[in-house]
Amino acid sequence: MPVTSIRTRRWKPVAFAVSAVLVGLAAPALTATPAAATTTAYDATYYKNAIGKTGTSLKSSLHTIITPQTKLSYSAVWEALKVTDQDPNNSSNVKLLYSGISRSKTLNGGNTGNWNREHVWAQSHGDFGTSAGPGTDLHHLRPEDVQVNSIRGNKDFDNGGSSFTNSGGSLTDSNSFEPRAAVKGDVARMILYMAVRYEGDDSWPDLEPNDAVTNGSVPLHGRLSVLKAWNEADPPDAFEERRQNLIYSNYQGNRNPFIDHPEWVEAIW
Ligand SMILES: [Ca+2]
Ligand SMILES: [Ca+2]
Ligand SMILES: [Ca+2]
Repeated sequence: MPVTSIRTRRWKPVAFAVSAVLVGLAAPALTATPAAATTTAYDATYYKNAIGKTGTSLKSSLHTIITPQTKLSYSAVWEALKVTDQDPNNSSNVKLLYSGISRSKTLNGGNTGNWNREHVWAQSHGDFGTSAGPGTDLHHLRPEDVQVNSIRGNKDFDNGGSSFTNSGGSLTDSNSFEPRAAVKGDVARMILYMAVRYEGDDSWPDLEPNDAVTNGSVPLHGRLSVLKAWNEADPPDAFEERRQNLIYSNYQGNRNPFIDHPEWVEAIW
């Protein structure tokens, strides 16, 4: 009797171990989701206090993590964008966000044919201006053709609309703007970074996403349901990750959590 008892005890852990391995092998197929859970080199360090959390707890933890940052002047943003948004195929040029055009770095300015500093979270949604803060935060600033920037204006993001000059596949209608497919996810992750970074506990408004396209000057940006779909349709690529790493290492010292963990969008919203 005692011998049998010991043998049973010995075998139980082995059986559990085999079972765990089988479950581990089967899991990816069973839990296939659009934005699969990812692991990054920063999980054990930068994101240590956020790992394992969801919902408001995750958002709050990420806010604490990404808030410490070096703030740039608006004039310093020109030079930074020449580095972060360099065309991978031509080091003399920047790649324009919505139009996809490759344009000389030296053509920055405010005239027709120039590129300027597009605030993806429209500046007027919270009226934060261009002093060091959300108005100069590289995580949502991108080079864009002056006229395309003007066409986007302060519109919320949504699907639908018509093409326009230099649209590059982006569309617009009377109340919203749809970026070209290759940057839809970038736009979503930039907007949601802003929502987590700016929570109204400093001198800036609490920026939040909502599902409207008529936000005007309130510190809200839409449409959340569409941004969530775009995050899944256009996962981070090498350009977006390079940009993130340059902002982290060379300029601001903080990261956009949704580029490292796209699945955190669904975990929070
Ligand atoms: Ca619309
Ligand atoms: Ca993209
Ligand atoms: Ca917020």
